Amino acid sequence: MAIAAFTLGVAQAATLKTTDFIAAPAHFNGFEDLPESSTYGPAYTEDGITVTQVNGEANDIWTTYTFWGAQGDRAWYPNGGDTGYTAITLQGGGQFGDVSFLAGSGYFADNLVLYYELALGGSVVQSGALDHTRLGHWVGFSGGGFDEIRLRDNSEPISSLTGGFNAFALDSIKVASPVPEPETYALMLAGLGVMGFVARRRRS
Ligand SMILES: [Ca+2]
Ligand SMILES: [Ca+2]
Repeated sequence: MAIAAFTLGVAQAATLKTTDFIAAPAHFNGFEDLPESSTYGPAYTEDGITVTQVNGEANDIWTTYTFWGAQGDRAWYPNGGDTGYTAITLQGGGQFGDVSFLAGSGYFADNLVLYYELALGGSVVQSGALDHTRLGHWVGFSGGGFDEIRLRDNSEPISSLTGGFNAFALDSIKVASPVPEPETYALMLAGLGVMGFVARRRRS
């Protein structure tokens, strides 16, 4: 029954993933169309997925920082680190469904921490931290309920930034099964209404 799929207004937490769990992404940003430059930024969009460096050094992205295990010739890394964070959004501002990405770091150290925040309409709906390594590893979130992913590593959470250093590196963002837009729900509701009207007419 289609009506069972409606969860509008119901808060649901996304589930943290640490494996490459999206086999057939609907959208993929591998940064491969970036120019070979260390002064790119602050934002880049590929296949509908936008990445922005926020509150850091806006035009200081090292696009060829790939020795950490990134895929292809290009990736996303604040050249020499910065004090901000990386935001991932969908072009046009829709909500995410399942999303995953390859995470790394510019720090030559073990026992790093990756901090994340999931936001909806600019408000944080979920946040946390996980074990992080310099070499690339998969991180993702399933279940939706957010339209922005904020990421930084090492020294302090995003919500309490005081200028601590961040060296989070990013590549290969996969997005699957986006949540329908509000307009889509409205259309579906209108369609159900028409079906109900027709059913009543047939009964009478
Ligand atoms: Ca790449
Ligand atoms: Ca820098």
